[in-house]
Amino acid sequence: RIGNIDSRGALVVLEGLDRCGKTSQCSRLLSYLEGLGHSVELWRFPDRTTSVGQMISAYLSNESHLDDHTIHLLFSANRWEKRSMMEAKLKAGTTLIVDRYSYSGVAFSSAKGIDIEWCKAPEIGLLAPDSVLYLDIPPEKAAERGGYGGERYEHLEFQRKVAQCYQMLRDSSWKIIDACQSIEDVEKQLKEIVLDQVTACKKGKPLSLLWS
Ligand code: FDM
Repeated sequence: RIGNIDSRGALVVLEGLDRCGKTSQCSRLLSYLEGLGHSVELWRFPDRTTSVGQMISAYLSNESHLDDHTIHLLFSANRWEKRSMMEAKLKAGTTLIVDRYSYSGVAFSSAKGIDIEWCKAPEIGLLAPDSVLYLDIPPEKAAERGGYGGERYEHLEFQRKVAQCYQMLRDSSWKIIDACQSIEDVEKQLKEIVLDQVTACKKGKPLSLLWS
């Protein structure tokens, strides 16, 4: 494909509780857009491949213990270390489908009782998503799906608090998708929204920064 200077990729973020179906929907979106001939990549946060990411991974698997503020800043640093690459990809016309982003950062840390504004502060200046797709599922339903691994946050009590924090973060620009529907129904809705965003970004919708 020949790149067009004016067209950029879309930054699409999927958010939701553990077991909401985010990760499989991200792969479906990737295949869908690839099938249409778009340049697209699947990203996820935390990105466990970097050295910061390895510290996060050790924390999540309870191999290390860190102060709540410290781990919060590491999650944020993990996004900052990918920021310039993210901007370059988008400007080169590649759409990024991102499995969790700053909203997970704020929801999971504020669920521990940290002040929400404090949680948002280190995210200021990161690229703002063109679209935040929230896969909405009651924590009890998600827990019934089974498959919680042994990671630190994978407990119903904590997931309930995270759900409340996501509620506080939501704004009118978020697309709320009922994640209790069948995988196919969720997929259909997501595809429509994402294709619209990809088209808008191609036409020159400007990039913006968090929090906006
Ligand atoms: N998580 C994820 C955070 O607490 N802060 C963040 O900034 C991000 C991106 O890490 F429980 C939490 C959310 C989840 C855990 O995520 C690991 P995955 O999607 O299961 O890898």
